[in-house]
Amino acid sequence: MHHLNPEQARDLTARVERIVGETPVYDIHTHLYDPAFGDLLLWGIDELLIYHYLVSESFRYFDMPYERFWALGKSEQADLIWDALFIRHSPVSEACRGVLTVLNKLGLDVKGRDLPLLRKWFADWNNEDYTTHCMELAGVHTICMTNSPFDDLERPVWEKGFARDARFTSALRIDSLLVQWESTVPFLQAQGYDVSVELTDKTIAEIQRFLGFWAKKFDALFVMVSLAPEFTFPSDHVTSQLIEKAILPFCQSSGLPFSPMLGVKRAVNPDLRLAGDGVGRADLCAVEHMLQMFPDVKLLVTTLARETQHELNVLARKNRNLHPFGCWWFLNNPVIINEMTRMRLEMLGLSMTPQHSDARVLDQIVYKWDHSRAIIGPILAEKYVDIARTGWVTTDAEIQRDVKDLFGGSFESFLKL
Ligand code: FIX
Ligand code: ZN
Repeated sequence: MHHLNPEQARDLTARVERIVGETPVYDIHTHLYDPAFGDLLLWGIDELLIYHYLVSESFRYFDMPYERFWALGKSEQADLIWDALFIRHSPVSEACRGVLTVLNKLGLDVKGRDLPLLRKWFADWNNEDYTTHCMELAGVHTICMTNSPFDDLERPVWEKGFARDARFTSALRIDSLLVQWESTVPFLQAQGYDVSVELTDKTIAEIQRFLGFWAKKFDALFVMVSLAPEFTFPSDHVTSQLIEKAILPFCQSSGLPFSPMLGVKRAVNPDLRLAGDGVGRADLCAVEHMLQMFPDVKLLVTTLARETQHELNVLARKNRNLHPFGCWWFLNNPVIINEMTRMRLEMLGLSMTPQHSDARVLDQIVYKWDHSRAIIGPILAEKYVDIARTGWVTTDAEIQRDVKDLFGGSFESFLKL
Protein backbone atom coordinates (compact mmCIF):
# COMPACT_ATOMS: atom_id res chain seq x y z
CA MET A 1 0.00 0.00 0.00
CA HIS A 2 1.30 3.43 -0.98
CA HIS A 3 1.79 5.54 2.08
CA LEU A 4 -0.45 8.55 2.29
CA ASN A 5 0.28 10.57 5.37
CA PRO A 6 -2.62 12.14 7.31
CA GLU A 7 -1.71 15.59 6.07
CA GLN A 8 -1.85 14.49 2.41
CA ALA A 9 -5.20 12.79 3.03
CA ARG A 10 -6.54 15.93 4.70
CA ASP A 11 -5.26 18.09 1.85
CA LEU A 12 -6.89 15.89 -0.80
CA THR A 13 -10.14 15.84 1.18
CA ALA A 14 -10.14 19.62 1.45
CA ARG A 15 -9.55 19.97 -2.32
CA VAL A 16 -12.41 17.65 -3.16
CA GLU A 17 -14.80 19.30 -0.72
CA ARG A 18 -13.88 22.74 -2.03
CA ILE A 19 -14.52 21.67 -5.63
CA VAL A 20 -17.84 20.02 -4.69
CA GLY A 21 -18.80 23.25 -2.94
CA GLU A 22 -17.88 25.43 -5.93
CA THR A 23 -19.16 23.40 -8.86
CA PRO A 24 -22.50 24.66 -10.17
CA VAL A 25 -25.30 22.14 -10.44
CA TYR A 26 -27.88 21.26 -13.06
CA ASP A 27 -30.98 20.48 -10.98
CA ILE A 28 -32.62 17.87 -13.22
CA HIS A 29 -35.95 17.37 -11.46
CA THR A 30 -37.91 20.08 -9.67
CA HIS A 31 -41.47 21.36 -9.46
CA LEU A 32 -40.34 24.96 -9.94
CA TYR A 33 -41.36 27.30 -12.74
CA ASP A 34 -39.73 29.87 -14.97
CA PRO A 35 -40.41 33.26 -13.29
CA ALA A 36 -42.66 34.11 -16.26
CA PHE A 37 -45.25 31.80 -14.66
CA GLY A 38 -45.77 34.40 -11.93
CA ASP A 39 -47.58 33.03 -8.89
CA LEU A 40 -47.05 29.42 -9.96
CA LEU A 41 -43.44 29.84 -8.87
CA LEU A 42 -43.68 29.40 -5.10
CA TRP A 43 -41.19 31.03 -2.72
CA GLY A 44 -40.94 32.63 0.72
CA ILE A 45 -41.31 31.67 4.34
CA ASP A 46 -44.99 30.68 4.29
CA GLU A 47 -44.52 28.41 1.27
CA LEU A 48 -41.44 26.90 2.93
CA LEU A 49 -43.47 26.14 6.06
CA ILE A 50 -46.46 24.63 4.29
CA TYR A 51 -44.28 22.32 2.14
CA HIS A 52 -46.06 18.98 2.16
CA TYR A 53 -43.12 17.27 3.87
CA LEU A 54 -43.76 19.56 6.87
CA VAL A 55 -47.53 19.16 6.66
CA SER A 56 -47.26 15.42 7.17
CA GLU A 57 -44.81 15.90 10.05
CA SER A 58 -47.09 18.49 11.69
CA PHE A 59 -50.09 16.19 11.71
CA ARG A 60 -48.16 13.84 13.96
CA TYR A 61 -48.48 16.55 16.63
CA PHE A 62 -51.77 18.26 15.64
CA ASP A 63 -54.98 17.03 17.18
CA MET A 64 -57.32 19.05 14.95
CA PRO A 65 -59.42 17.48 12.21
CA TYR A 66 -57.76 17.47 8.76
CA GLU A 67 -60.52 19.59 7.25
CA ARG A 68 -60.08 22.35 9.79
CA PHE A 69 -56.44 22.72 8.75
CA TRP A 70 -57.24 22.74 5.05
CA ALA A 71 -59.92 25.41 5.53
CA LEU A 72 -57.26 27.87 6.76
CA GLY A 73 -55.31 30.34 4.63
CA LYS A 74 -51.64 29.73 3.86
CA SER A 75 -50.28 32.06 6.58
CA GLU A 76 -52.52 30.51 9.22
CA GLN A 77 -51.40 27.05 8.20
CA ALA A 78 -47.79 28.25 8.32
CA ASP A 79 -48.35 29.64 11.83
CA LEU A 80 -49.63 26.29 13.06
CA ILE A 81 -46.76 24.37 11.47
CA TRP A 82 -44.19 26.81 12.85
CA ASP A 83 -45.69 26.41 16.30
CA ALA A 84 -45.85 22.60 16.17
CA LEU A 85 -42.52 21.86 14.48
CA PHE A 86 -40.27 24.74 15.55
CA ILE A 87 -41.61 26.05 18.86
CA ARG A 88 -43.26 23.16 20.70
CA HIS A 89 -40.65 20.67 19.47
CA SER A 90 -37.16 21.19 18.14
CA PRO A 91 -36.81 21.25 14.35
CA VAL A 92 -34.45 18.30 13.97
CA SER A 93 -36.11 16.50 11.05
CA GLU A 94 -34.47 16.92 7.65
CA ALA A 95 -37.33 19.00 6.26
CA CYS A 96 -37.38 21.30 9.33
CA ARG A 97 -33.62 21.66 9.30
CA GLY A 98 -33.99 22.62 5.64
CA VAL A 99 -36.05 25.69 6.53
CA LEU A 100 -33.39 26.79 9.00
CA THR A 101 -30.60 26.26 6.47
CA VAL A 102 -32.47 28.42 3.97
CA LEU A 103 -32.95 31.23 6.48
CA ASN A 104 -29.37 31.02 7.62
CA LYS A 105 -27.98 31.09 4.07
CA LEU A 106 -30.22 34.05 3.27
CA GLY A 107 -28.48 35.82 6.13
CA LEU A 108 -31.54 35.88 8.40
CA ASP A 109 -31.58 35.43 12.14
CA VAL A 110 -33.08 32.09 13.13
CA LYS A 111 -32.33 32.60 16.80
CA GLY A 112 -35.02 35.29 17.11
CA ARG A 113 -37.77 32.81 16.11
CA ASP A 114 -39.67 35.83 14.86
CA LEU A 115 -42.01 34.70 12.09
CA PRO A 116 -43.62 38.14 11.44
CA LEU A 117 -40.17 39.69 11.03
CA LEU A 118 -39.13 36.93 8.62
CA ARG A 119 -42.30 37.54 6.59
CA LYS A 120 -41.39 41.23 6.30
CA TRP A 121 -37.98 40.40 4.85
CA PHE A 122 -39.43 38.19 2.13
CA ALA A 123 -42.11 40.76 1.22
CA ASP A 124 -39.46 43.03 -0.29
CA TRP A 125 -38.46 40.61 -3.07
CA ASN A 126 -39.90 40.01 -6.54
CA ASN A 127 -39.76 36.58 -8.14
CA GLU A 128 -37.19 37.40 -10.83
CA ASP A 129 -34.56 38.87 -8.51
CA TYR A 130 -35.27 36.23 -5.93
CA THR A 131 -34.78 33.46 -8.51
CA THR A 132 -31.32 34.79 -9.31
CA HIS A 133 -30.52 35.20 -5.63
CA CYS A 134 -31.54 31.64 -4.72
CA MET A 135 -29.79 30.10 -7.74
CA GLU A 136 -26.59 31.93 -6.82
CA LEU A 137 -26.80 30.91 -3.16
CA ALA A 138 -27.59 27.31 -4.11
CA GLY A 139 -24.91 27.13 -6.81
CA VAL A 140 -27.47 25.94 -9.37
CA HIS A 141 -26.98 26.95 -13.01
CA THR A 142 -30.04 25.31 -14.56
CA ILE A 143 -33.38 24.09 -13.24
CA CYS A 144 -35.47 21.49 -15.02
CA MET A 145 -39.19 22.10 -14.55
CA THR A 146 -41.91 19.45 -14.49
CA ASN A 147 -44.44 20.65 -17.06
CA SER A 148 -47.83 19.11 -17.57
CA PRO A 149 -50.17 19.90 -20.46
CA PHE A 150 -52.95 18.51 -18.24
CA ASP A 151 -52.43 21.23 -15.64
CA ASP A 152 -55.13 23.88 -16.02
CA LEU A 153 -52.98 26.51 -14.30
CA GLU A 154 -49.84 26.20 -16.37
CA ARG A 155 -51.31 25.25 -19.75
CA PRO A 156 -52.74 28.74 -20.45
CA VAL A 157 -49.30 30.28 -19.86
CA TRP A 158 -47.80 28.01 -22.54
CA GLU A 159 -50.70 28.66 -24.89
CA LYS A 160 -50.33 32.40 -24.54
CA GLY A 161 -46.55 32.18 -24.97
CA PHE A 162 -43.75 33.93 -23.11
CA ALA A 163 -40.03 34.63 -23.39
CA ARG A 164 -38.21 31.64 -21.91
CA ASP A 165 -35.64 32.10 -19.18
CA ALA A 166 -32.66 30.07 -20.46
CA ARG A 167 -31.94 28.84 -16.92
CA PHE A 168 -35.19 26.84 -16.91
CA THR A 169 -35.50 23.69 -19.00
CA SER A 170 -38.48 21.38 -19.19
CA ALA A 171 -39.60 17.78 -18.75
CA LEU A 172 -42.96 16.71 -20.19
CA ARG A 173 -45.01 15.11 -17.43
CA ILE A 174 -47.76 12.72 -18.45
CA ASP A 175 -49.16 11.08 -15.30
CA SER A 176 -52.75 11.98 -16.22
CA LEU A 177 -52.42 10.29 -19.58
CA LEU A 178 -50.89 7.09 -18.26
CA VAL A 179 -52.48 6.71 -14.85
CA GLN A 180 -55.99 8.09 -15.49
CA TRP A 181 -56.46 7.17 -19.12
CA GLU A 182 -60.25 6.92 -19.15
CA SER A 183 -60.83 10.30 -17.58
CA THR A 184 -58.15 11.88 -19.79
CA VAL A 185 -59.84 10.81 -23.02
CA PRO A 186 -62.49 13.59 -22.88
CA PHE A 187 -59.73 16.14 -22.20
CA LEU A 188 -57.78 15.00 -25.27
CA GLN A 189 -60.95 15.07 -27.38
CA ALA A 190 -61.70 18.61 -26.22
CA GLN A 191 -58.17 19.57 -27.25
CA GLY A 192 -58.92 18.33 -30.78
CA TYR A 193 -57.43 14.84 -30.68
CA ASP A 194 -59.44 12.03 -32.22
CA VAL A 195 -58.99 9.43 -29.47
CA SER A 196 -61.15 6.66 -28.04
CA VAL A 197 -60.86 4.78 -24.75
CA GLU A 198 -59.94 1.72 -26.77
CA LEU A 199 -56.32 1.87 -27.92
CA THR A 200 -56.91 1.77 -31.66
CA ASP A 201 -54.17 2.63 -34.15
CA LYS A 202 -55.81 6.02 -34.65
CA THR A 203 -55.80 6.67 -30.89
CA ILE A 204 -52.13 5.73 -30.60
CA ALA A 205 -51.24 8.03 -33.49
CA GLU A 206 -53.22 10.86 -31.91
CA ILE A 207 -51.54 10.39 -28.52
CA GLN A 208 -48.21 10.64 -30.29
CA ARG A 209 -49.33 13.78 -32.10
CA PHE A 210 -50.29 15.23 -28.69
CA LEU A 211 -46.89 14.30 -27.21
CA GLY A 212 -45.08 15.76 -30.20
CA PHE A 213 -47.01 19.02 -29.93
CA TRP A 214 -46.29 19.52 -26.22
CA ALA A 215 -42.71 18.27 -26.32
CA LYS A 216 -42.06 20.91 -28.95
CA LYS A 217 -43.97 23.65 -27.12
CA PHE A 218 -42.07 22.92 -23.88
CA ASP A 219 -38.81 22.17 -25.69
CA ALA A 220 -38.90 19.15 -23.37
CA LEU A 221 -35.74 17.21 -22.62
CA PHE A 222 -37.48 13.99 -21.59
CA VAL A 223 -40.90 12.46 -20.89
CA MET A 224 -41.77 11.70 -17.26
CA VAL A 225 -44.28 9.72 -15.26
CA SER A 226 -44.57 8.47 -11.69
CA LEU A 227 -45.87 4.94 -11.30
CA ALA A 228 -47.24 2.76 -8.52
CA PRO A 229 -45.39 -0.24 -7.03
CA GLU A 230 -47.89 -2.55 -8.76
CA PHE A 231 -46.79 -1.38 -12.20
CA THR A 232 -45.56 -4.19 -14.45
CA PHE A 233 -44.36 -4.13 -18.04
CA PRO A 234 -45.34 -5.54 -20.45
CA SER A 235 -48.88 -6.23 -19.40
CA ASP A 236 -52.49 -5.92 -20.53
CA HIS A 237 -53.06 -3.08 -18.08
CA VAL A 238 -53.86 0.12 -19.92
CA THR A 239 -50.91 2.04 -18.41
CA SER A 240 -48.50 -0.59 -19.65
CA GLN A 241 -50.23 -0.78 -23.04
CA LEU A 242 -49.99 2.98 -23.47
CA ILE A 243 -46.30 2.93 -22.63
CA GLU A 244 -45.61 0.04 -24.99
CA LYS A 245 -47.70 1.24 -27.93
CA ALA A 246 -47.51 5.03 -27.69
CA ILE A 247 -44.88 6.37 -25.30
CA LEU A 248 -41.80 4.25 -25.92
CA PRO A 249 -42.24 4.34 -29.72
CA PHE A 250 -42.60 8.13 -29.42
CA CYS A 251 -39.40 8.29 -27.35
CA GLN A 252 -37.67 6.04 -29.86
CA SER A 253 -38.51 8.24 -32.83
CA SER A 254 -38.00 11.59 -31.07
CA GLY A 255 -34.85 10.54 -29.22
CA LEU A 256 -36.26 11.89 -25.94
CA PRO A 257 -35.54 9.71 -22.89
CA PHE A 258 -38.44 8.21 -20.99
CA SER A 259 -38.30 8.77 -17.25
CA PRO A 260 -40.39 6.46 -15.10
CA MET A 261 -40.27 7.33 -11.39
CA LEU A 262 -41.19 4.11 -9.69
CA GLY A 263 -42.75 3.11 -6.41
CA VAL A 264 -45.13 5.86 -5.37
CA LYS A 265 -48.40 4.91 -3.69
CA ARG A 266 -50.65 7.87 -4.28
CA ALA A 267 -53.13 8.98 -1.60
CA VAL A 268 -52.34 6.42 1.08
CA ASN A 269 -53.95 8.98 3.38
CA PRO A 270 -56.18 11.18 1.19
CA ASP A 271 -56.97 13.49 4.13
CA LEU A 272 -53.37 14.70 3.95
CA ARG A 273 -53.86 15.72 0.29
CA LEU A 274 -50.48 16.36 -1.39
CA ALA A 275 -48.78 15.10 1.79
CA GLY A 276 -50.70 11.83 1.73
CA ASP A 277 -48.61 9.72 -0.69
CA GLY A 278 -46.60 6.69 0.37
CA VAL A 279 -44.02 4.25 -0.92
CA GLY A 280 -43.82 0.65 -2.09
CA ARG A 281 -41.23 -1.56 -3.73
CA ALA A 282 -41.40 -1.28 -7.51
CA ASP A 283 -40.88 -4.34 -9.67
CA LEU A 284 -37.72 -3.47 -11.59
CA CYS A 285 -38.40 -6.26 -14.06
CA ALA A 286 -40.60 -3.61 -15.70
CA VAL A 287 -37.49 -1.52 -16.45
CA GLU A 288 -35.57 -4.60 -17.54
CA HIS A 289 -38.31 -5.49 -20.01
CA MET A 290 -38.49 -1.94 -21.38
CA LEU A 291 -34.74 -2.08 -21.99
CA GLN A 292 -35.03 -5.45 -23.73
CA MET A 293 -38.00 -4.53 -25.89
CA PHE A 294 -36.80 -0.99 -26.71
CA PRO A 295 -33.00 -1.18 -26.76
CA ASP A 296 -32.77 2.22 -28.49
CA VAL A 297 -34.78 4.10 -25.91
CA LYS A 298 -32.98 5.91 -23.12
CA LEU A 299 -34.41 5.56 -19.62
CA LEU A 300 -33.84 8.05 -16.81
CA VAL A 301 -34.95 6.23 -13.71
CA THR A 302 -35.38 6.90 -10.03
CA THR A 303 -37.18 4.69 -7.53
CA LEU A 304 -38.77 5.60 -4.23
CA ALA A 305 -38.03 2.55 -2.11
CA ARG A 306 -34.66 2.12 -0.50
CA GLU A 307 -34.92 -1.61 -1.15
CA THR A 308 -34.88 -1.20 -4.94
CA GLN A 309 -31.68 0.86 -5.19
CA HIS A 310 -29.19 -1.96 -5.48
CA GLU A 311 -31.21 -3.69 -8.16
CA LEU A 312 -31.44 -0.45 -10.13
CA ASN A 313 -27.66 -0.10 -10.04
CA VAL A 314 -27.12 -3.63 -11.28
CA LEU A 315 -29.54 -2.98 -14.12
CA ALA A 316 -27.64 0.20 -15.00
CA ARG A 317 -24.38 -1.74 -15.12
CA LYS A 318 -25.94 -3.94 -17.80
CA ASN A 319 -27.58 -1.19 -19.83
CA ARG A 320 -25.79 2.00 -20.83
CA ASN A 321 -29.13 3.44 -21.93
CA LEU A 322 -30.30 3.45 -18.29
CA HIS A 323 -29.31 6.47 -16.20
CA PRO A 324 -30.20 6.39 -12.48
CA PHE A 325 -30.78 9.74 -10.84
CA GLY A 326 -31.57 11.40 -7.54
CA CYS A 327 -32.57 10.42 -4.03
CA TRP A 328 -36.28 10.85 -4.40
CA TRP A 329 -38.53 12.28 -1.68
CA PHE A 330 -38.48 9.85 1.30
CA LEU A 331 -34.92 8.92 0.29
CA ASN A 332 -33.78 12.52 0.39
CA ASN A 333 -32.46 12.24 3.96
CA PRO A 334 -28.78 12.30 4.90
CA VAL A 335 -28.67 8.68 6.08
CA ILE A 336 -30.01 7.38 2.79
CA ILE A 337 -28.31 9.88 0.46
CA ASN A 338 -25.09 8.71 2.06
CA GLU A 339 -25.79 5.05 1.46
CA MET A 340 -27.18 5.51 -2.07
CA THR A 341 -24.34 7.78 -3.20
CA ARG A 342 -21.69 5.39 -1.94
CA MET A 343 -23.37 2.42 -3.57
CA ARG A 344 -23.78 4.23 -6.89
CA LEU A 345 -20.17 5.43 -6.95
CA GLU A 346 -18.96 1.95 -6.09
CA MET A 347 -21.14 0.28 -8.73
CA LEU A 348 -21.38 2.87 -11.53
CA GLY A 349 -18.50 5.27 -11.00
CA LEU A 350 -19.41 8.71 -12.27
CA SER A 351 -21.99 7.66 -14.88
CA MET A 352 -25.06 8.66 -12.92
CA THR A 353 -26.66 11.74 -11.35
CA PRO A 354 -26.58 11.39 -7.57
CA GLN A 355 -29.06 14.12 -6.73
CA HIS A 356 -31.92 16.33 -7.79
CA SER A 357 -33.74 18.73 -5.47
CA ASP A 358 -37.42 18.00 -6.20
CA ALA A 359 -37.92 21.55 -4.91
CA ARG A 360 -41.51 22.78 -4.95
CA VAL A 361 -40.56 26.08 -3.35
CA LEU A 362 -37.71 28.03 -4.97
CA ASP A 363 -35.83 28.71 -1.73
CA GLN A 364 -35.57 24.95 -1.12
CA ILE A 365 -32.81 24.62 -3.72
CA VAL A 366 -30.62 26.48 -1.23
CA TYR A 367 -30.95 23.85 1.49
CA LYS A 368 -31.30 20.79 -0.67
CA TRP A 369 -28.03 21.45 -2.48
CA ASP A 370 -26.23 22.62 0.65
CA HIS A 371 -27.18 19.43 2.48
CA SER A 372 -26.44 17.22 -0.53
CA ARG A 373 -23.04 18.78 -1.17
CA ALA A 374 -22.16 18.24 2.49
CA ILE A 375 -22.78 14.51 2.03
CA ILE A 376 -21.46 14.00 -1.50
CA GLY A 377 -18.22 15.94 -0.84
CA PRO A 378 -16.82 13.76 1.95
CA ILE A 379 -17.92 10.51 0.25
CA LEU A 380 -16.19 11.49 -2.96
CA ALA A 381 -13.12 12.61 -1.02
CA GLU A 382 -12.99 9.22 0.66
CA LYS A 383 -13.01 7.53 -2.75
CA TYR A 384 -10.11 9.68 -4.02
CA VAL A 385 -8.20 9.04 -0.80
CA ASP A 386 -8.75 5.29 -1.21
CA ILE A 387 -7.27 5.30 -4.71
CA ALA A 388 -4.49 7.67 -3.64
CA ARG A 389 -3.37 4.92 -1.26
CA THR A 390 -2.34 2.89 -4.33
CA GLY A 391 -0.16 5.76 -5.54
CA TRP A 392 -2.77 7.12 -8.01
CA VAL A 393 -2.65 10.88 -8.28
CA THR A 394 -5.80 12.84 -9.14
CA THR A 395 -5.35 16.43 -10.30
CA ASP A 396 -7.70 19.30 -9.44
CA ALA A 397 -8.74 19.46 -13.10
CA GLU A 398 -9.71 15.78 -12.97
CA ILE A 399 -11.70 16.27 -9.78
CA GLN A 400 -13.45 19.24 -11.37
CA ARG A 401 -14.28 17.18 -14.45
CA ASP A 402 -15.70 14.37 -12.31
CA VAL A 403 -17.79 16.62 -10.06
CA LYS A 404 -19.15 18.41 -13.11
CA ASP A 405 -20.27 15.04 -14.43
CA LEU A 406 -22.03 14.17 -11.18
CA PHE A 407 -23.70 17.59 -11.05
CA GLY A 408 -25.33 17.41 -14.47
CA GLY A 409 -22.58 16.73 -17.01
CA SER A 410 -23.28 13.02 -17.08
CA PHE A 411 -27.02 13.74 -17.47
CA GLU A 412 -26.35 16.10 -20.39
CA SER A 413 -24.10 13.56 -22.10
CA PHE A 414 -26.85 10.99 -21.63
CA LEU A 415 -29.36 13.29 -23.35
CA LYS A 416 -26.98 13.59 -26.31
CA LEU A 417 -26.35 9.82 -26.67
O1 FIX B 1 -44.09 12.80 -8.47
C1 FIX B 1 -43.18 13.59 -8.18
O2 FIX B 1 -42.50 14.19 -9.02
C2 FIX B 1 -42.93 13.80 -6.71
O3 FIX B 1 -41.66 14.31 -6.56
C3 FIX B 1 -43.98 14.72 -6.12
O4 FIX B 1 -45.21 14.35 -6.57
C4 FIX B 1 -43.95 14.76 -4.60
O5 FIX B 1 -45.12 15.37 -4.14
C5 FIX B 1 -42.78 15.51 -4.09
O6 FIX B 1 -42.81 16.71 -4.00
C6 FIX B 1 -41.62 14.79 -3.69
O7 FIX B 1 -40.58 15.33 -3.38
ZN1 ZN C 1 -41.00 15.36 -8.14
